[in-house]
Amino acid sequence: MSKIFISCALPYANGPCHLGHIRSTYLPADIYARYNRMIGNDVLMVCATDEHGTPIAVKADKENKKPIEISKRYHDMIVRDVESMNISLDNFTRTTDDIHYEIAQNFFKDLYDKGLIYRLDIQQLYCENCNKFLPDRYVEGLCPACGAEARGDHCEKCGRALDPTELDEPRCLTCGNTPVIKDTYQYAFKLSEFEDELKDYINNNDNLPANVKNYASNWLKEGLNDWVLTRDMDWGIPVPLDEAEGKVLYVWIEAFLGYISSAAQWSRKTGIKWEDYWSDYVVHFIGKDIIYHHSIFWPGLLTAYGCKKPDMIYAGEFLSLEGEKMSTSKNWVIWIDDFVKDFDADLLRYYLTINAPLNKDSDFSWDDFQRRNNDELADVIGNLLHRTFTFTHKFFDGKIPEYVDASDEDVAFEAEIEKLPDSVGEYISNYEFREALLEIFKVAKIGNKYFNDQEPWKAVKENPQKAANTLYLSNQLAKCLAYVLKPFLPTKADQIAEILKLDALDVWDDAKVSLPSGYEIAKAKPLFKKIEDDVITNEKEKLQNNLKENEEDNMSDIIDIDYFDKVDIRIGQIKEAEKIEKSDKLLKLQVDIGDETRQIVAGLAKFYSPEELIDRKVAVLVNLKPAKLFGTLSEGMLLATGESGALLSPDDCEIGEQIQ
Ligand code: B3M
Ligand code: ZN
Repeated sequence: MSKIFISCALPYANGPCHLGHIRSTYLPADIYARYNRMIGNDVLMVCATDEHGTPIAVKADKENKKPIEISKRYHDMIVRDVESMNISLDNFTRTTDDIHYEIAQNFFKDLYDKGLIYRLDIQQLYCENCNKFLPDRYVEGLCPACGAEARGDHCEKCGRALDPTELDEPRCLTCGNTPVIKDTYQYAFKLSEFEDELKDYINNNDNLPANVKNYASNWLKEGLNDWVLTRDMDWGIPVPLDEAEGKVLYVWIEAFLGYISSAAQWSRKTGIKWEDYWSDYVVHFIGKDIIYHHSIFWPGLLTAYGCKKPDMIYAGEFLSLEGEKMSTSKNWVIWIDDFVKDFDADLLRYYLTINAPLNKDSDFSWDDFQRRNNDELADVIGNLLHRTFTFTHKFFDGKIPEYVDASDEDVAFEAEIEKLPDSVGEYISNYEFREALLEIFKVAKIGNKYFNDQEPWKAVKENPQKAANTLYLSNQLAKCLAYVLKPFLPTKADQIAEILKLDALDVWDDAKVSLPSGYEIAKAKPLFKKIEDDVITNEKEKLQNNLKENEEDNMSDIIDIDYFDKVDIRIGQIKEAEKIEKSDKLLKLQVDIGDETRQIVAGLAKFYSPEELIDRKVAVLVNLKPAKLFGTLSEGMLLATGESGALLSPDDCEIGEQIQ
């Protein structure tokens, strides 16, 4: 038995989970974890929400909230989403937890004391308008390598980790200003010292998958610079050095340590040492966009600390949606919470796994999702199970019949069933989850064909033993399917097990133990249903509507010229002004707008005395719907600035002139 340390990349706590999160990390990690537990390995699977850094700070700025309020909100949603997808994590924590602060600060101190982290005088981007340094995502610009729009820390297009000063045409995310370069100091990690060791780790390591090796070795060719590990920011884990006042750890160094702190928290709860798992076998499931960090920075840090590097880094490629790149900002996305309101989580688990291998890009389309569900899950797997269970009841009193005088077809089919657990297991062990599921599907198809060819509904009258053999073997396949489907479709597998009256499906090899003749099964229940066309049409419309609504939201600040043409602003002159009784804000004014005099109530009492206003020229919105304020009719509005109440004073204009 081995111990296996499994981690899923830490989601930023700045949004709930969507299909992409599930496809690239949680689902493959969960399939791998569930299978390994079933074959008797001792698994520790951990994750946490990544709560520091600019993604959360930027969101908090936008919403005028504290970062911790934002991260708590999304932490809770992420937990909900991960649970709803039945991801069997052993521990899920937060990088704002005390234990994480302690571990991250100790790690930094250790490397600092070893001389592997040093103070570095550097130049960084500074926004003179916002009066602050612009770390990471506080700045946007063009990637120096590929020219695409990039954030300060990372280019999504080419996957490279960036330093904001490298960006071409940088701009401050908050105010749009072009930042200046300013002297400051930070703390850097001597990553360059580990270049040879990392080259060896990547280039001479047959365990790592091709996409990880290719990316990493290309980057390594360019040589490694030291890595700046701190930032000037309020939100983050303080650098544990007295002289580093106001500096925090860069979110990436401590995010990696989230793997460790989540495991350490689990150890505190259970009394079991997480280190034993790490020393046996470590696998990180990540998205392709963070290969650089996991294949270079993290192994570098671990080597510096004196810790074993990961045995496996498994990187899921991108998932698009209806052929287009997924985008949360455009609302071109399917949120997990919405999905599970309409469909079983297992259907998504099936689709995302079978649709493409993890190391290839994949697309989610509603039509294809429906097709696979209807043609594969319902028509093949569901149909096979349902016919097996109902026929067992109809012709054999719900009991597994005798199996004797096997025909050639029986023997061939039996061999397929017997092979299935091992071949599926081998694929999963090799991280080939799609192939594993395809194998299951293939044998289910063989089972369906076998059932059709044997025609047990006819045979039961003409040759009852033939029908008995068919149902015997079909039930054996059903049982085998319950086990081998368990890592992929845990809920559906449990439902099959319930009909077959099996205990928990927790030992893989039990898939190979036959149900004895005479064993009684429970009543059949339909397990997989077809999805109707109108349901899919509805989902597609929802997606389009979300996109449109989002566009409208984004456009709502912008008006076209026709809209502006409707706004009638004219120059007027205040003729009379008096206080409105019981109101300390409002004044009642009579304003000459050229061809008539309007009564207007204005909130100016705090800024002007009535006398000051007499004869003043003002800009008046004249086609505003009349309203009563404190019982006084107001037919228009004076233009003034919001906070200081300063009236616009168009002294050079003629009364009655229209502003265009
Ligand atoms: N929080 C999420 C991402 O960039 C980032 C992962 C950290 S894993 C240590 O996808
Ligand atoms: Zn700025």
